[in-house]
This record gives sequence, C-alpha cells and structure tokens, in this order.
Amino acid sequence: MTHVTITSTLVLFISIFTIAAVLVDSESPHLFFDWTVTYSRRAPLGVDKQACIFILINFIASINSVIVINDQFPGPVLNATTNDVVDINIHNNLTDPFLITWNGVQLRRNSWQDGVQETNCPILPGQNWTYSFQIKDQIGSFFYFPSLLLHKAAGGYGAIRVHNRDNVPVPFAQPYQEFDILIGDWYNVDHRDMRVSLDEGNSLPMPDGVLINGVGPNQAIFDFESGAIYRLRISNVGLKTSLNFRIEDHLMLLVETEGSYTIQQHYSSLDIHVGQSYSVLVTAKDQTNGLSYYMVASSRFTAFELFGIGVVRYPDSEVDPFGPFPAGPPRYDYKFSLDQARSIRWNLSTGAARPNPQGSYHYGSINISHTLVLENSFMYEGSRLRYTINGVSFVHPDTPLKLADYFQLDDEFMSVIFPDSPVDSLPTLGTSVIDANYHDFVHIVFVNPLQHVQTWHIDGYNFFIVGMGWGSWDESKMATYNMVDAVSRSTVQVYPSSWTAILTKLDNQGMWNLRSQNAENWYLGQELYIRVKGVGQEDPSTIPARDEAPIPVNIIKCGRATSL
Ligand SMILES: *[C@@H]1O[C@H](CO)[C@@H](O)[C@H](O)[C@H]1NC(C)=O
Ligand SMILES: *[C@@H]1O[C@H](CO)[C@@H](O)[C@H](O)[C@H]1NC(C)=O
Ligand SMILES: *[C@@H]1O[C@H](CO)[C@@H](O)[C@H](O)[C@H]1NC(C)=O
Ligand SMILES: *[C@@H]1O[C@H](CO)[C@@H](O)[C@H](O)[C@H]1NC(C)=O
Ligand SMILES: CC(=O)N[C@H]1CO[C@H](CO)[C@@H](O)[C@@H]1O
Repeated sequence: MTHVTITSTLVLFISIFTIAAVLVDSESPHLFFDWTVTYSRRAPLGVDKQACIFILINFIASINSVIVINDQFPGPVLNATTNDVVDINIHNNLTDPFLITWNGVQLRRNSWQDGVQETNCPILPGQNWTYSFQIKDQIGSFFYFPSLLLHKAAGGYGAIRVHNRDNVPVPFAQPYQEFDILIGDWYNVDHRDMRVSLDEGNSLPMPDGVLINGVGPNQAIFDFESGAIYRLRISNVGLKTSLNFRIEDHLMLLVETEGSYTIQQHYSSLDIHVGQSYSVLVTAKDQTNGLSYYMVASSRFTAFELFGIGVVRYPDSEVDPFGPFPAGPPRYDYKFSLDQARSIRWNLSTGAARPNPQGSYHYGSINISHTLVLENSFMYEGSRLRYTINGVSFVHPDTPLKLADYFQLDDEFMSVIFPDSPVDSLPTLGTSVIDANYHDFVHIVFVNPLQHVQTWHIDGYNFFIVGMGWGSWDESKMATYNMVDAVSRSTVQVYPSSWTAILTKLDNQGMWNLRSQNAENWYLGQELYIRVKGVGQEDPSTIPARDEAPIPVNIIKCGRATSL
C-alpha cells in the first residue's frame, strides 16, 4: 500500500515537473522582429581629404551598395534575455539569395536556424522567411551578419545582446547605459566586384578604411555623462583585419567575452580579431576641461595603419578631439597580442546563464575523446586561389547537407573521409563533414603555418581556449595548457607560424559550421561541418539526430529536396 502511494506521488511529481519543463518554453518572453533587407546607396567613408584631382573619382568609387535592414546600417540591435524565444521575419528585397547567421548564438539543438549555406536553403529575392529559435542557457555580446555571397562586405550586420535573467546576478554594478560598437574594415568597391575578383583568383587588397557603427572618421559619437559607467559591447564585424580598440585617456575594464564573464582587468587597448566580441566597462571622467576624446579602431599587422575614429563627447565638451590619436601597440607586435590573449581568463566564481558558478564545470578533469589537428593552407584550382583545411577546400553540394541528411538523399559527401590531421597528399576539393558523438569531449588544435592571422569560429558551441604558442604543435605542448580558468568563447585567433588549442564538449546535436572568420578564406573554401549525432545513436545516417528540434514547418526546400 505504502509502496503504491509513494509511486503515485512520484508519478505526480514527475508529471508536474514534465508540465513545468514543457511550459518553460511557452512562458519565456517571445520577441518578434520584422526586418526588410535592401540595398541602399551610401558612402560610409564619404569623400576623403585627398588631392583634389582624385576627389571626384574617389567620391564616385565610394558610393556603395550597402545592405541595410529596415533602412539601418548597422542593422537593428537584437536585444534579448536568456531563454527568450525569438522570431525574426526576414524579407529579402535584394536581387540575390540571402541568409543571416547569428554569430555566437548557440541555437541549442536547432542548427535548422543557423543561416549558413549547408543548414538552410536561401531566402530568394522577393521572398521572406521567419527564423525562430530560443536563446537558451546563454548570455553575452554577439552579432549577426549575412552569410552568403560575400554580402558581409556590403554590411547587413548588427549587434546581439543577451542579458542575464533577473534571478542571475551580473558580476558588476548595473552600468548607466550600454553602447553597441561594431568595428570593421571596409572596402569602397562594390561587393559584387570583390566577388568577381576573388572568383578570378585574386586576393582581397588592403581595405580602404575602418568603420565604427557603419560610419567613417569622426561620425560615430558617444555621449558620456560625467562619472557614469558605460558598458561597451564591441565586435569586429569586418572581413579580414584584426583591430586594436582604445579610447583616448579612458581605461577599459574587461568583463565579458562571447558569453563568458572574465576576470575583471583594466586594459588601455584591446586587440579584437575578426568575428570576436568583448564587453568592457568604461568610467566617464568627472572633469574634461572642455575636451572630447578619440575612440580608435586601428588595423593590426597591416602594411600601413588604417584608422576607424569615433568621438567620446561630454556635456561640457567645447572642442572636437585634436592632436595625435592615442598610440596603440606597435603594428607588428604579435607578442603583445598573444600575451594579452593569454591574460584573458574566466571568472570561476561568477554565474553566467545559470546561477551556479562558471567554474563549477571543471573542464580540466574531463577525458579527451578525440584530437583533431586542423592546419590552414591554400591551393590553386587552375588559376583560382582556394583555401584549405588539412588539404581540403570546401565545395558546396547542390542540396544543403542538413536537408540532404533529413531527406536521406544518397550523397557523395557521405563518403568523404576528412583527415584528422594535416596530410602530405595533394590538396583537393571536397565537402568535408566530421561525424562526432554527442557528449564527446574534443580537443582541436588549429595550426597556422602561414604569415597572416587566422580566426576560427564554430557555430553552436563555445570552447575553452587552453593554449596558444609559437611554432609547431606536438603533444608535449599539452603540459602547458590552462586547465583551470581558460575563457570559453566561440571565436579564436591563431597567430602566424603558431597554434591555438581548444577543448569543447559536443553537447549540441546538429550540423554545425566550423569556418574561417576571414571572409575571403571562408568564401574560398575554408570551412567544414561537424555533424553531432543524438544520444546513443550509432549510425550517423539516421538523421535528424535524436533530441534535435524538428524540421521547421516553414522550411525552404531547394536542390534535390525541392519537391520532397
Ligand atoms: C534590452 O532588453 C533589456 C532586458 O529586457 C531591457 O532592460 C532594455 O531596456 C532593452 N534595451 C533596449 C535598448 O531596448
Ligand atoms: C512572410 O511574411 C508574412 C507576413 O508579412 C508572414 O505571415 C509569413 O509567415 C512569412 N513567411 C515565412 C515563410 O516566414
Ligand atoms: C568574479 O565575479 C565576482 C562576482 O560573481 C566578483 O565579485 C569578482 O570581483 C570577480 N572577480 C574578478 C577577479 O574579476
Ligand atoms: C579518464 O580516464 C582515466 C584513465 O583511462 C580513467 O581512470 C578515469 O576514470 C576517466 N575519467 C572520467 C571522468 O571518465
Ligand atoms: C528584389 C525585390 O524583391 N525587389 C522589390 C523590393 O521592394 C520594392 C517595393 O518596395 C519592389 O518594387 C521590388 O520589386
């Protein structure tokens, strides 16, 4: 009798919990956005102060087709809180197919919403499509950008903020105000001409300048109140240039990067590589003596320095900033950059998306299930330059991999064996997919034998950056790893002739893009997909993975999936 009672009480408990668990999603706030994507004639870099004979030519060249969203460039801020359910209806009013990807948003178990070429069919010109996802178990600063056809070179990007839920404290006092600061290199050439040039086998030249929030020198103004504390959420949304960010006479307290609260330390300047995001707190001055201040985003590791310049203004500022720009690190000082990267660490005692401390996840005591060594290089396909990972340059099949899997289309890519480490054989073209098991704990070493900085990003995941070093990598380097408080993020740089090691728990089922964040490299084949199977699912071809979100009801079909 007693036994029965206990059982039924348990059953009751379980059903209450089940109902509660189901309700969480429907009770989470629901945000709706309606975005129209169009071309707009704009000249972000305006007319440069150059020799007068060039002014006319320069002016014509610099009026660009910029991609705007609801007539804004940068696009609207996606301002959300952990667990919010987001619906974004995108109307494509371009003349090209279009997709947006949510850089750093993990889209748990829902790679259907990732907006990259192998997870989604494009939204065709004149059509619209609604992205629908929950921002689960995540906080932080991120950005979105267009993923196809080098559209990013034309803009179309915007900031993403994910706030803590009310019951999860933020590890610093509430700032007076937040600013989203999107910095990035910019080309005056139309992105369609850039594409043609890449297709013809050229590399991208030096950019023409650096934009801050979509505008040129001295156009982005940030109004500070005396003594107030500001949170700046800064992302490098550019194509290929690492930038150093700083504000004249103001220190920055680093507090967060891509969803991890960091040990709080002051920096006078911060290297931000392509695709990376940081939050810093800046305390406004009590007294300015009528001055205003330069905000600088200057190019790193480039033949000459390019400057994005904004202005920090106070109520009593009487003059524009003047004099030389505040100095950053020497242009080719890689050591400065690497030392700074190593100084950025996880605050173990603070909670992020959940109240429990970040450090309660002891990543250092988990056994590694698999090591991948990924080396970036290049090859020529005829006269066309292409970029490779372990000798394979990615080619897109006629149907997105995610749909091909779902509809069980018999695909050649299934047979591609992607090498786990660099190979000596001739580079090839291929549709690289790495099959991995749910819950695997994977060690990836990015090796960069070339002479420019690489950045890598994995959709659907954050990873621990446990090591970086000069020269080549071998297993002995593992003894030097930070196995305690390495920061967890989704985008990482690899310096020239260097390596970077990461660890990640594959706890997110789906088809996830691993890519070079350098737009040229990505466009020319430097990416692969990681297919993470479901729990206890041995056969990767039984897709969708168990426990994955179902195929969206509004799915766009294309290629061989068109009529299925
Ligand atoms: C963004 O969302 C947060 C949390 O809901 C809210 O407090 C804040 O006012 C919003 N900010 C903007 C600019 O809408
Ligand atoms: C297209 O937009 C309309 C509203 O403008 C909406 O009702 C419809 O669901 C959208 N279509 C898709 C596929 O999201
Ligand atoms: C870590 O976060 C806690 C709040 O959770 C904060 O009090 C502490 O100052 C932070 N530590 C450092 C070194 O930033
Ligand atoms: C890790 O591997 C060691 C040696 O194979 C084993 O003894 C230990 O139990 C494993 N730890 C975990 C957490 O699986
Ligand atoms: C490509 C495309 O869909 N263009 C449309 C954009 O919107 C205008 C009206 O607002 C239409 O006239 C275009 O055909």
